[in-house]
Amino acid sequence: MCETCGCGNADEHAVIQKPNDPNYEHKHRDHDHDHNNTIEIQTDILAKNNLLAERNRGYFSAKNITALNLVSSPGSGKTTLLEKTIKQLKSNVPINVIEGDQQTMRDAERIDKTGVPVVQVNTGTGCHLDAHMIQHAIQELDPENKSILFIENVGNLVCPALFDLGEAMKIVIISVTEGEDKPQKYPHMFDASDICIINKIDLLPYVDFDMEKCKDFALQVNHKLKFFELSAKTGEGMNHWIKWLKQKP
Ligand SMILES: Nc1nc2c(ncn2[C@@H]2O[C@H](COP(=O)(O)OP(=O)(O)O)[C@@H](O)[C@H]2O)c(=O)[nH]1
Ligand SMILES: [Mg+2]
Repeated sequence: MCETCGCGNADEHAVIQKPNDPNYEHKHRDHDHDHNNTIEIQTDILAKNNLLAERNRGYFSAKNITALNLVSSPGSGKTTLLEKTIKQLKSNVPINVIEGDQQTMRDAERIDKTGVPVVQVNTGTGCHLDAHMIQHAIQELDPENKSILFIENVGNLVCPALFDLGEAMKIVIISVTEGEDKPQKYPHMFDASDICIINKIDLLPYVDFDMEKCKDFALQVNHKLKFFELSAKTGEGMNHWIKWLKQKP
C-alpha cells in the first residue's frame, strides 16, 4: 500500500454520485495524515476492508449478482470495453456499473449513454476503490437480482490488487501499447486476477508487443489465468468475451 498518496484513507475522500447530478462538486473531506505505526494502521485498514468486502459478497450472493472488478493502468481501454460490452449484452442480462476515478464524471457519463444504471465514485487523492465505497454505491444503484455489476476500478496496476471489494473476480486488462513485461513488473495484480484481457490487438502491427511472451510472463505469476485477446475498438475477439459473460450470472 502507498504511504504517501493517501490511499490508506481513501474512503474518507470518496464522493459517490450519479451522472447529471446538479449537486456534483469536487468535495474532499478533511483528514489527518498520521503515518505513525504505519504497518499496524495498514493492517487495520485491510482487515476492516476485508470485513466489508465479505458483507458485499454476501449481498451479491443473496441476489445472484456477478460483480466483476476491472483493473488496469489508466488508458488500457476499460471504459471503451464496457461501452461495447454493454451494447452487446444488455438485452441478455441486467447490467449496473460503478465507475472509479480520482476526479470527474467523464466515465459515468460515457456509460450513462449506453442506458444502464451507473454511479461514479471519485476517490480524491485515493488510488483505488475499497469495499466501503462499493457498499455505498450499491445502495445507490440497487442492482436487480440475477444481474452483472461491472466495477471499473481507478486506473492503477498496484493498489487495487490489495483491496477486495466482494467481487466474484478481478479482471486485469492490459493493452498491447503497454509492453509485454507488465505481468513481471506488477505481478500482484496478475496474481489477484482470474481473467486477463489483452486489448487493442488492432494496434499489434504497429507496436513491439510479443503476445506469447506476455502470456508466458502472466502465467508464471498465475498459472490459472484465462486470456481474452480482443480489440474493443474494432470488435475483433469480442465474441469470446461476450460468450463467456453470457454464462454469468
Ligand atoms: N486502437 C485502439 N484504441 C482503443 C481500444 N480500446 C480503447 N482505446 C482507446 O484508448 C484510449 C483510452 O480508452 P479508455 O476506454 O478511456 O481507457 P480506460 O482509462 O482504461 O478506461 C481511448 O482513446 C480509446 O479510444 C482498442 O481496442 N484499440
Ligand atoms: Mg475509464
